[in-house]
Amino acid sequence: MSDPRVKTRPKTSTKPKVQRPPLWKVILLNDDYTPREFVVQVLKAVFRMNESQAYRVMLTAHQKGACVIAVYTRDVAETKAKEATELGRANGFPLYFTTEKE
Ligand code: NFA
Repeated sequence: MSDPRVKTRPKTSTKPKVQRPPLWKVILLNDDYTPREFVVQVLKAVFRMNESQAYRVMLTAHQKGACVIAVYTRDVAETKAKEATELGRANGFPLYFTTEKE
């Protein structure tokens, strides 16, 4: 097994390990006060959705209580959720976006 005449050499190549960053979901929560059209405008502005995508997401949250909007790296997800929530607050609405690790 460990024959002193057998020379071993250190491993010279390493496997490149490419790590994918974990993704975070941005979730839109329903409320009873924010106008549907305002929700659609925010989704279009912050999440770069077109009218029909934004309308579908708004309606899903309205009917089911919440809807996953998109996934991003943690920083981007948190920044967008904060920005979108702040747009609601600035206009007097309780609109709320949260994030969750995928
Ligand atoms: N439920 C709100 C309304 O009926 C619309 C809404 C949808 C609010 C999705 C927040 C999220 N005006």
